[in-house]
Amino acid sequence: MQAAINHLTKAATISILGATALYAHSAPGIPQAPTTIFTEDFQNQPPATSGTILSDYIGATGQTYTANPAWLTACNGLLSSADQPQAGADGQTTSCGSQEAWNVTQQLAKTLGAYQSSANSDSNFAVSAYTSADPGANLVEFETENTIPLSSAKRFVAASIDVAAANCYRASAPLLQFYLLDGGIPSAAGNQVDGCTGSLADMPALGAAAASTGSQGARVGTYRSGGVLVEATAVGLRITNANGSGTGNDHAFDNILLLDVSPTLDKAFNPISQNVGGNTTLTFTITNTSELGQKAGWSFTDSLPSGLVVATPPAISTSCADSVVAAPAGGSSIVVEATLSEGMSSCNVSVNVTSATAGSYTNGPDNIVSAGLNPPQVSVVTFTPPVVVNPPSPTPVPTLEQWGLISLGSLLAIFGVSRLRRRQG
Ligand SMILES: [Ca+2]
Ligand SMILES: [Ca+2]
Repeated sequence: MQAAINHLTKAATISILGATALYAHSAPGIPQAPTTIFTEDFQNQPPATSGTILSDYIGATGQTYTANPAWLTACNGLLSSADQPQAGADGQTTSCGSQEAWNVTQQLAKTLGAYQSSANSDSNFAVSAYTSADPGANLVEFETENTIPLSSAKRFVAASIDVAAANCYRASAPLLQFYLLDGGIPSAAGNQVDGCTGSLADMPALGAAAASTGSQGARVGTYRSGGVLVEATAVGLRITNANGSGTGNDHAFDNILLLDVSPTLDKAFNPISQNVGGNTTLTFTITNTSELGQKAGWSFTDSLPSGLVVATPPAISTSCADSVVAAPAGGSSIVVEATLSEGMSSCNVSVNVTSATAGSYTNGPDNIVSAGLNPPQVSVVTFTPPVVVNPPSPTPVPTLEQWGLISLGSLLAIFGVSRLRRRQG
């Protein structure tokens, strides 16, 4: 199943960038920000550096990039910025076929800079993809040459890119497709990105390029894929372009991100104390990351601590999409595979469990084997022996000793009375 591509607002993008530490555990159901695991803004070179091509650029982490040769020629693959010489004498005007085309790539780089931050938009580098010739369809426009490490195997990863496109009002759009490289195997991430669906932005005149304003302005936006479950411990990124035409398809890209968007698993017992033989409901909460992208196919097995078993009936309940829950009555494990749909903050799976033996049962991360989920915190349930109800206390009966004292008293009383009668007689 493919995750949907979302066109994000700038504010949403900034919230994604405000990532916190991995496994930041909050209350179940409260989404945490994704973790940025890779970022490339093409700024790892001095301002106004001129004539650099994508395949020669080295990122701040040492990352390098490749592309099909068609995307490294004909006004493609140039690291463009508005503060470079407008004449494009370092090969850009030759590559683009005209100074005007080179200057439009500079306008687009500036537009992307202004889109992310109003400061220093002239010095923003972006990668040109202005297609002064037909590149051919579905070729690689951008690809990482080195894999990016993940915190572990089986993580959900999403990709994000900023695209600015010119001439959308009169010519064809760039049609980008993300692929995550999982053990070198490309796995499509989200649907096709139409680079002409962003917001309109005015482009002031620059060199030989006229101003483009209003409905004829650039289209600029951030495009993010849903999460893809990556099996390997490292991941690569490939971006292809389905539009093989050079008529239109006039764009530049910047700010490529990879995000760890793995949901978090929590579990809780209710009640946390129960009589032996009674039921408690074990609820699993799967909480999405705050971009709320689709996460399909996560799974976990909870191996219950010894003495704790699935109740009869199990009373299985789930709000997750595409849920498959295996929790047979009397069984000692609960197996779940399901999906968080696009826009879903969290979902729940609950199963009744019981115990025939008094004691406290700890069910924590060590009981869980999962794919695509941050592990849960520890939860504890206590089963207590049945309460013994004592019979009501009877009215006290005098003991034999007490009877003896009573008899002695009676004798003394009789004796005393007879002595008194003798004195009086
Ligand atoms: Ca940049
Ligand atoms: Ca073109």
